[in-house]
Amino acid sequence: MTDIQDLTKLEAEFMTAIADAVEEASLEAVRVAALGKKGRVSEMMKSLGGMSADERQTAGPALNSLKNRLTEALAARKAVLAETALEVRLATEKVDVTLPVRESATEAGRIHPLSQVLDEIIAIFADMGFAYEQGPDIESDHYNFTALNFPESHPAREMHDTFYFEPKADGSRLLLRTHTSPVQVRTMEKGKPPFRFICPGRTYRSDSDQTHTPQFHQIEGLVIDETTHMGHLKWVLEEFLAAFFEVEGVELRMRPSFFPFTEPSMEVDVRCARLGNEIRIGEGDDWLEILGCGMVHPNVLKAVGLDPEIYQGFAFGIGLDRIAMLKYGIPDLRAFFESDLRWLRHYGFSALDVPTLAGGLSS
Ligand code: 2NL
Repeated sequence: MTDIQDLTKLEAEFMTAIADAVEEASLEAVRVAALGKKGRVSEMMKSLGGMSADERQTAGPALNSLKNRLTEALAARKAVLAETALEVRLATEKVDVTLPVRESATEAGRIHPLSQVLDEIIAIFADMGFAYEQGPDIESDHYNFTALNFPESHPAREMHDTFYFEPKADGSRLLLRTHTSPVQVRTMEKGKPPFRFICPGRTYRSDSDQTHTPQFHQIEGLVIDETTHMGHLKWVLEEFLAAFFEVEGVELRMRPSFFPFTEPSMEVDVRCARLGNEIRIGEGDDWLEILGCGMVHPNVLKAVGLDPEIYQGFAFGIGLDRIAMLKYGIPDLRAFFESDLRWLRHYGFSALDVPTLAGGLSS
């Protein structure tokens, strides 16, 4: 019944079908038609039982080897198809990294101007080798005042309109830090000179009007080494202000001032031009007060265990909110803290626009 010629013809038929299959599904259909439960080869194998012993002796091995060859051919073709499918995907599914970002991705949220300005400042100082230090918002009297050379019951303490917590059993009171200087004290205590770092962060004073909010932001910087002097201070400030305001250079004016933690102490003005509401930094005939600074007071060095006969250095403090307003023309300080999304959409920055000195601070 099954002669060898029939088998040869059948094999040729299936082999052609296997070679012609261009996708896994059609190859699978060929497999089912040949070797599936009701496939042609399977049906023929079932019929072996009804054959004479002689017939079975030739048909059995012939069918078996046909089955093996088909199985092998199916597997080989399957591997080729899988390989081709992968190659097609690799060739067509290219990721074009130069495509513009989808609108929905850029508008997912905005970076608050204060965060933007903070990132800009960190990038500028990092370039000059300054580390970035942080500390707690809730402080002790020691770190906020005493270690910074504020005498006990001195009017300088009232200058700061401090928010105090309820007194503890021993009479001491925790407080919300009035400046970021305690971070500098803590950083000096736990490390060894030379020091070169900035510490930006939230600060608190009981003060509220057009230009003051009870919570605001400061950034302070500190450099301590054996020969650090006021020339270094002036250079660092000039570099910082020119980079921050994205101008070629700035001219500074230093006026004597007073802070308990520096001696001498100075207010720094930067040359500017006022054109109506606009302020241009680095040109013109006007001056704009921009920050306070000085040489670290010997008593502050002593308070953190440094010998003022060996070590000296400078410190400065800048109001982050104010310079953010200046740089980006934001008229009202209080808007920073109101979380008005319309305001944030107008004054905020793209999350994808990360400030770097190489890539541009606010491109
Ligand atoms: C300002 C003035 C200033 C400092 C902050 C400082 C910190 C230590 C020692 C000495 Cl640990 N000084 N900080 C120095 C001078 C001025 O801030 O007007 N800030 C808004």
